[in-house]
Amino acid sequence: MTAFLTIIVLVLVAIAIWQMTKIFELSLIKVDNSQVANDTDNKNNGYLMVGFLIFIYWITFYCFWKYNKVLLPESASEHGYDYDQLMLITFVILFIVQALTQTLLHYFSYKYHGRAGQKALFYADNDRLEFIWTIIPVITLAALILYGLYTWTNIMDVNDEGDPLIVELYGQQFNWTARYGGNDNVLGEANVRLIDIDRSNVLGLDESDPNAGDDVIVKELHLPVGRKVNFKMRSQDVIHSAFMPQFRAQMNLLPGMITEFSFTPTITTAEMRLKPEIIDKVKRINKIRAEKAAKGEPNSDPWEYDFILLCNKICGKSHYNMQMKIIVETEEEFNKWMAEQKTFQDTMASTQ
Ligand SMILES: [Cu+2]
Repeated sequence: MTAFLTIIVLVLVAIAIWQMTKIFELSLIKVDNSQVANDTDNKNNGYLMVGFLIFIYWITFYCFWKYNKVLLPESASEHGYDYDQLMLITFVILFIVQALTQTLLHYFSYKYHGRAGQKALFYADNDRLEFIWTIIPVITLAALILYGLYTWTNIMDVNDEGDPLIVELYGQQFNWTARYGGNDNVLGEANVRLIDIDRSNVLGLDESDPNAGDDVIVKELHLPVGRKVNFKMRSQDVIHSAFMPQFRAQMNLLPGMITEFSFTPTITTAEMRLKPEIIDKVKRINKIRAEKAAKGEPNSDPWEYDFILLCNKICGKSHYNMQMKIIVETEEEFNKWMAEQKTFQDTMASTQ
């Protein structure tokens, strides 16, 4: 790769030097003027412009068709639909405007290419035209920005309405821990200064806080479908970012403060695995994995689709692998799983 880049740089430098010598030659008076573009050159450049236009739209549609499948699947959270809708509308408007302007730009370059003896028309200004091409973008952009602000405010409104499940997400180099409030759904106070690894108080919970005893600390995030979840996020060391792509959620974790995000999961892990696009994706990945397994390469076990929490801030050397599985399940399944978990009190008692 380095050799390839070096060759490219050398070729580009050679072309630059060659072009500069041409400029030098052109600047000399009374040499042959074969370098000045004639009608045929201008016409060919016009064709090239149209050819380029066809090329950029061909490659755009080809990429849509070919790589559409590697995009995120349907949103698994309630607000995710608004988010995707906003994104789609913005992209459609941008695409129409850019397709129109690029087509006109390239077509006119072809239609009005240089011809010997032809002079460009001097056209100073046109107030009406300028008004039109100013007011249309102003209205469109204002509408997009207002729509965006409205969606953003709705998504970022973290409140306690509708009995949300309270979950703490705790980030540290390089893993995630989740904490539930237990029976009372209230998280106990915690502080990094209270961390006591020898006694398994890994999150620094305040043992004197009556709300802390029934807290449940886990390494796999389970969420009941259809219930709002309010996340309270803490970081132990550096800035991390809790990224849950399938739920269209991301929030930074900052040492010394609690940040929040809230969403309602709408699709369970089991339902997601039955979606045709997911079945297709799993099939594709497992085909690659089977090929790797045949060669005896690592990471070749069959893969199963899961929701995932990733870190989206480069927080250190193992950042790339900072992840936690998220399982969305029915309320009964969730309650059953929760009942099997040890509370903070139980773990502390067993270490004493
Ligand atoms: Cu991180």
